[in-house]
Amino acid sequence: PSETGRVLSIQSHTVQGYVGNKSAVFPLQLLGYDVDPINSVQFSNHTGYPTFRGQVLNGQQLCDLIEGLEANDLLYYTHLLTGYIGSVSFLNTVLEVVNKLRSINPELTYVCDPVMGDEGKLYVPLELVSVYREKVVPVASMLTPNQFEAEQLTGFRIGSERDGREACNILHAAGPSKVVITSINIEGNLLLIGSHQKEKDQSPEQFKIIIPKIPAYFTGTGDLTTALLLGWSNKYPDNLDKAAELAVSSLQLDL
Ligand code: PLP
Ligand code: PXL
Repeated sequence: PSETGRVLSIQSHTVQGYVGNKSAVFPLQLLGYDVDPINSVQFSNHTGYPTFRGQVLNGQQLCDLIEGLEANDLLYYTHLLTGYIGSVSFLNTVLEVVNKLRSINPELTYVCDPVMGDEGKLYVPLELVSVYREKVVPVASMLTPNQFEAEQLTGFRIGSERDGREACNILHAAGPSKVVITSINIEGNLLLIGSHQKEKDQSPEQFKIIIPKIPAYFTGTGDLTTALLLGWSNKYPDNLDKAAELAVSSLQLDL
């Protein structure tokens, strides 16, 4: 087993292309992590194409896999990573998985990308928003929403860097000690805002990274960003700014 950490990653699998686990597993392995992927769906390709085919795992099937691991004492993880989740029942089962993993390792870090939508549009069922807000955010250790998702979770409109910092404060109050808003669109650039509340009731340490926007549309970059933030922030637990710099520079190197 790796000294770095053991990650359970519950995300999508696509045969073609890189989103979900296809974006997360290999980069985390390169950073030295043991990564156990559970594929929440297996699709031919990502859902941005005109059509896709494949299978969706339901909550009961996720439970089965977890019970299989548990029966062999294989449920010790240092990190849980979740991304796109398509239904309330699956998200509720993920919450049970969080509890189960924490009963085995109380120090478990849960890194949650609350994937709900982008650019003003939801791409998950509306009922998911309140489940994320009321049940998932409170148990997450690190949260990586984009601008739209941070707005959905806080009910607070983000129009500036200052608003982004305020949204992080609201999210800290709800649970996670680390929050990274991975992209705020401001004047043609992407702004990343990170925030680490080291002690409860203390104001968080915050920073921003300005990322030049590449004029093209990418899919799976958010999934890669969250995986790299997990990987680097675990290596630099008190330097979220450094972890975010490293994550962003790996993303840009790939392009
Ligand atoms: N592309 C690059 C190069 C980035 O660094 C980031 C965020 O850090 C993103 C895209 C954001 O991706 P998304 O908007 O899918 O969260
Ligand atoms: O990158 C998010 C994502 C995850 N999973 C599936 C997707 C997408 C984006 O299109 O289609 C199946």
